[in-house]
Amino acid sequence: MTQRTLVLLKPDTVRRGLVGEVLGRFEAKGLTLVALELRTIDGAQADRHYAEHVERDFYPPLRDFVTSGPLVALVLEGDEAVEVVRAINGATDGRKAAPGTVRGDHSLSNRENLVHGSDSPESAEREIAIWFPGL
Ligand code: RTP
Ligand code: MG
Repeated sequence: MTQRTLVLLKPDTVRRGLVGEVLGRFEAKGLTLVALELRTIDGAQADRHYAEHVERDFYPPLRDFVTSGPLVALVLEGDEAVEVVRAINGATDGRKAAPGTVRGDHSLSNRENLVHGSDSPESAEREIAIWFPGL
């Protein structure tokens, strides 16, 4: 089924000059770019995006990280886009992510793991409304 999903190329991707490398994987897969913007977010936007994590121990450093510099927010569309993007991204912890995935190839961290992808169609709808209201 055709779905949309919200993807973030987190500040480490921009800092390390990996935007083209990561975005190219989604394009090569056949996903359609629906929206894209370079943006530096504040803590309030981070809290909205990570509402499910704000009470967790790992959240304060995660909040500092995602607000540390520009990131690229995008919406991708395609058949089973939510699951397809998460497979391309790989496991959360870059040290454990399989080679061939974005995180497995380029991250050695459980926090600075380059990408975000919505974890369900419902999350995607919520997150797209936060990042691209009106889309
Ligand atoms: P994402 O939401 O970014 O696509 O990643 P995910 O679903 O694979 O991971 P999730 O559990 O939703 O965690 C969100 C982000 O928080 C950071 N994190 N740090 N124990 C830790 O230090 C820890 N655990 C998670 C990562 O940046 C993760 O992507
Ligand atoms: Mg998540």
